[in-house]
Amino acid sequence: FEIPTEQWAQVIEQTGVTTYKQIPVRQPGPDEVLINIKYSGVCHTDLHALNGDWPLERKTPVIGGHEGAGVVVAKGDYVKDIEIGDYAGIKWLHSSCLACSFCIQSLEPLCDHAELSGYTVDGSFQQYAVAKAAHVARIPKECDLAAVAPILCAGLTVYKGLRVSGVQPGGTVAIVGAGGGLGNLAIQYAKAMGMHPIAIDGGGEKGQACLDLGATTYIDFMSSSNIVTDVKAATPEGRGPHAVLLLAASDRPFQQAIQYVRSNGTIVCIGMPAGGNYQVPVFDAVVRCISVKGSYVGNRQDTQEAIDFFAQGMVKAPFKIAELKDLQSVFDMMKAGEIVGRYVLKVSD
Ligand code: 8ID
Ligand code: ZN
Ligand code: ZN
Repeated sequence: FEIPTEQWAQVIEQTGVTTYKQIPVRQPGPDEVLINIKYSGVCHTDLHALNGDWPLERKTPVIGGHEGAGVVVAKGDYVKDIEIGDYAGIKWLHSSCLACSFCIQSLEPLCDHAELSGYTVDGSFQQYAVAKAAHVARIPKECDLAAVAPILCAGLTVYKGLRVSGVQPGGTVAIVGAGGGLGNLAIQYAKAMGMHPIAIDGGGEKGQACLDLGATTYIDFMSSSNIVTDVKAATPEGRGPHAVLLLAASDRPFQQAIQYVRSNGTIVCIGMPAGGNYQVPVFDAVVRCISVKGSYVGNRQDTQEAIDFFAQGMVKAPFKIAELKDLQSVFDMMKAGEIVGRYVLKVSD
């Protein structure tokens, strides 16, 4: 097997435009691996990156993508625990310093020197991606690379979000944006973790998908006349869910979540809408003992646990496959809110 010198990639050269073109293949440094990307999921974060939605500087030009699953084809001299031919995954956290007080406590997403795949470094919308060996996901050989790709961001993020929600087995969690990429997987992880998921999203097709995945109830935000009443009615004693996972790329549902979350419950903010703002009524937060927290991807251990649930067959969400060259049309569908679950790009044969 010979590594080519040229490859196909999707490159953001200016905000809002991604260009399918040939570029050189890079060689890995001493602590890096070169991964032949077979499949890469398309996360809404890639769309935020394309559009420059966030107050966070992005490199330009940049190759997007951070749900890349593939095969290791080259490695640097320092890399001892990954072999050529192993399956490996590119996730949002490309690297961190591994030495600061956050990294030492395995809070590496909080590292000041974290590099982000598809944002501050080139990501997985290319056939050969360089990655830091310390941070690549280890993917067991029995995994289907197309199906495991969305676990590398969507799966990992919702698994971690459910963990920090504090919901116990038997508890109820409302999943806002349940019909999207993160949401479909959140339903499955919630079930696998013994929680009862209530799905909230818009439209009949997303509703059917959520119920098929095991949601106890589907509430359609586009047709419900009172989401707060509907969510509460779907919970024991009408007291509301123990936690809410906010996965929508919109901040509108936050105000409702504050009203329907169960007293002593937790709102976990994960979706990052452009310019999003949340208003917390202090009185409610105090007398109803409501916690509001953010959750940002996960660490390397969370990654392996999320993959482990998948490898054991405990989480399974449908996905559609498109060609790498068709990324723009996937973004167009995403912008229109038309995607049920995830699109995964076929990057290499
Ligand atoms: O680490 C993190 N915090 C992290 C990791 C990965 C992704 C955060 N994210 C962020 C993304 O950047 C994005 O802002 O999570 C958000 C969701 O990502 P996604 O699941 O990849 O997006 P999607 O597939 O487009 O799904 C979003 C769903 O939200 C629904 C849409 O209909 C769609 O199905 N939605 C919207 I927009 N408004 C809604 C509302 N008012 C809503 N659902 C219910 N109520
Ligand atoms: Zn993502
Ligand atoms: Zn650090």
